[in-house]
Amino acid sequence: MFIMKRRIIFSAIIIFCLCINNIRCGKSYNNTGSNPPPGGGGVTASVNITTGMVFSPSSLTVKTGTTVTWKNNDAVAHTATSDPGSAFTFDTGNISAGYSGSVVVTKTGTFTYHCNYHPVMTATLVVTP
Ligand SMILES: [Cu+2]
Repeated sequence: MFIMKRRIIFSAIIIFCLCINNIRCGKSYNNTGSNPPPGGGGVTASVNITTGMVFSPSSLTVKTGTTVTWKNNDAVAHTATSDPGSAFTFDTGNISAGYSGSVVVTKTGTFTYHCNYHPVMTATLVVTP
């Protein structure tokens, strides 16, 4: 019982910190509901950011015009940002824990991307015509 209580208090502190982080950054996206970004033609795909700082799947193939949404299911903030020199540049901006960020892909090709905060986080977006 005592351990349970401690866990609840600990969770509350974590949630509080995440809220503070959201307010400070002011750039977090919340497109999880009925507010998808325009221009995607209704075609959507998603990448999960799982605990342990992993993009899943590590390679996603979509058609051009698709709205790709990164869902941050991890406990810390991330971004999905095209690698330097990419022929298609994109950046979700800060995605706080529990939030999502979206990008409409407008160019075909194979694009590697990363998280701005954790350079070890890398994945690939393949866009077909
Ligand atoms: Cu990250």
